[in-house]
Amino acid sequence: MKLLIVGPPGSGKGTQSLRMSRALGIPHVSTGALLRHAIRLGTPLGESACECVAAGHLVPDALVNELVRERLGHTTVRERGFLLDGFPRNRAQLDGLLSWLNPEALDAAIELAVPSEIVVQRLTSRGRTDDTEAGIDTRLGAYEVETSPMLRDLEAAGLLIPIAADRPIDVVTRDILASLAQHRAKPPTCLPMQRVAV
Ligand code: B4P
Repeated sequence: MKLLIVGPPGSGKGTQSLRMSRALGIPHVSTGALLRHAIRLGTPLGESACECVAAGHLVPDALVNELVRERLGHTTVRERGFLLDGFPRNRAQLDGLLSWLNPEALDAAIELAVPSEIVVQRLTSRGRTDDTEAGIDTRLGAYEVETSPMLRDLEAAGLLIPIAADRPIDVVTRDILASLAQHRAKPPTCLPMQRVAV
């Protein structure tokens, strides 16, 4: 299965991805986690991404696209599919993904919807180094400007499954798994071909 999970910062993408990955037996690929790991190790990618992540800006598309492309080539991902957490985050990243994959290959995109005030409450109590007040504002702005328009493409392609994620964690997980099973029972759809880079 090839799935995407999208949502504003603090919507629970990481939290729900771990549960879905276990329930569905597919590898979890989180761009946020890969970037934080690269930053901790001090790799060239980590050094380039560090300032953007700390400030809440999106890391440049070319860096993130390369990171995901490399990961999608791993044997377990090629054999078992993937749950992409936090990618794509804009149209350039979606175009990148569709240029490496057959567009029919994507099964669904889970959209976690949470009001901004709840996101702010959750992130300020989590306390990760990028969870500053200014950083959260910047990330919410980037979501509105860059990610929301991309969601319309996924919706038009019949791939988007909206989930109300301002409910208890177990309730959200159950809703995702049930909605996904329903979605997969429907006839397949595909993204508009003009999004496929050749
Ligand atoms: P991410 O790692 O994707 O982090 P996030 O959006 O802040 O959090 P997430 O939605 O996963 O929330 P979580 O489950 O942890 O991105 C971090 C940064 O990396 C970005 O700002 C950007 O700089 C960079 N980046 C990543 N991908 C990129 C890309 N594709 N392009 C460019 N840059 C990229 O949940 C948050 C908290 O809420 C937790 O404490 C959790 O316990 C709690 N919670 C979750 N669900 C809950 C629920 N239902 N009820 C109550 N609490 C809940």
